[in-house]
Amino acid sequence: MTRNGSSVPVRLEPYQTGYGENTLVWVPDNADTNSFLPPQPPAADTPVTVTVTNVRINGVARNFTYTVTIFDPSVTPNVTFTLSPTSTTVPYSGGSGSATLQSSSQTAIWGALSTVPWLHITSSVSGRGNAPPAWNADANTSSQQRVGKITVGSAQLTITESGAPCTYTFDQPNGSLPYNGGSNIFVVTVSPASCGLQYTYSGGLTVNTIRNGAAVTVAYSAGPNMTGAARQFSITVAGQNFPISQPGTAPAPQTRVSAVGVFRSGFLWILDKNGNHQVDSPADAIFPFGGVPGDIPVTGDWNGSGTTKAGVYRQATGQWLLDYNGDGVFDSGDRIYNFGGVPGDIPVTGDWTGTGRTKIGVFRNGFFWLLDTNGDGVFDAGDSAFAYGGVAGDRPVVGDWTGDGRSKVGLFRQGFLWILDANNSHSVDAGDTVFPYGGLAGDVPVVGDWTGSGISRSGIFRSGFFWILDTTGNHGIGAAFAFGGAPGDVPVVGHW
Ligand SMILES: [Ca+2]
Ligand SMILES: [Ca+2]
Ligand SMILES: [Ca+2]
Ligand SMILES: [Ca+2]
Repeated sequence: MTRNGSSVPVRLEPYQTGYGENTLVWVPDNADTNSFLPPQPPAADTPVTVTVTNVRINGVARNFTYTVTIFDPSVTPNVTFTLSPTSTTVPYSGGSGSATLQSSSQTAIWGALSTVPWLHITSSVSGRGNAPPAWNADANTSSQQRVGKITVGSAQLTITESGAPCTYTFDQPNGSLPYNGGSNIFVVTVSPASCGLQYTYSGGLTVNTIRNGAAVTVAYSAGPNMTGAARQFSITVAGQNFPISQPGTAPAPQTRVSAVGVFRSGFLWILDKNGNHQVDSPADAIFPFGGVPGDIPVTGDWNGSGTTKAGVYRQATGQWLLDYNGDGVFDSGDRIYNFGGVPGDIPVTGDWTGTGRTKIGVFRNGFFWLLDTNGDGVFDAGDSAFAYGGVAGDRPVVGDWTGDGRSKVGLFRQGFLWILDANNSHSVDAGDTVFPYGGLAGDVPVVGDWTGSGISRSGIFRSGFFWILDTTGNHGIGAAFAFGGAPGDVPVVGHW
């Protein structure tokens, strides 16, 4: 091969039979002969004279000369493309559209490309001449606006997709604070999770938020209401008002008599709702909740509505499944918390701060209490951890031993001795209450407000069916009856 009269080395590809015509393949000198990479494209169209000599045809040697032009196929000189429109918008839910492509050449090949994965070309991605490229945009699951392009050569169609609107869902319609000051929380679920959360609040409140992905726990507190009348606060989250009321005086004592129940066969709740110590249907509440082997029943007024609801603590995972909305079914209105999870952790529940809502906790290693004091379902800086107990076999009991509205801890020791942290000091001291109640092997301690006095009293669940209750607080047998009796029945107590 010669170029402008000078010899150009070429590499002859091995001749192979069986592939189309008998073809002589050569590669010009600017290719790496050890590679199968294509030759470097020329800077401009390059004419080359090719001379093939000593071609033997019927035994006669002949020479051939011809001219080839080496060109870059991706360059289409003097061809222009125009896309219209050059920009458009699409809502966050996605959509489709089309454009008009005009080419100055009806023979030059064009290729259409999308610059982002969420924007798809639904028409031909290459062709010749004019064409109507069509596209489709996926829904945007983020709150952030995003931009993609469809390109044909240097022509561009810019597509701007809106961000999804932010929505804010409260887990409760309104809040409350105790008349003598205190704190409470609500949870705002933010969607999409990329949305920010801005809030304002009325004077007199202290507000803090803790964000965990899409869930924002809003903690609010206020001092005692000295006005003598009920007052209102509000927190406004992204324009939505969350009203908070604080009464001006101590609420009238609520009579909430505890009734008994059993958790049977690891899933079935049988609750003596009408308090007659017999199983009646439909007067009583009988429903399944839980059911994974090892589930431990837990009870509490999770949402502060005034009634006790079911729940289970799943030992293997440390997971709490709470029937938050109290409908006896595990559904979207309920809560799943992860709290505890160390093998041997015993779940405990109580209204540790007197907000009217029951919170969770665990009793670990026979002496260590971890309480979700701030009620957000996770163990964090707002919570309590302390030692109370420590004699082998100590079992936790929880109750409002003094009637001040707050649950306190206690121990059932060696199967008969009650040690109750009456002064809520988190240590065993002279301010505590100690007495014997029970004492037969297998006695299970139960705690309830048997008379609606506001004070929690002791009880014993004996032999799997027999209840002995200290209804008067003198540590005697105030009431005794049978309820339950199937093997494995676990006693539960609440204001059902
Ligand atoms: Ca009943
Ligand atoms: Ca439920
Ligand atoms: Ca917590
Ligand atoms: Ca104490």
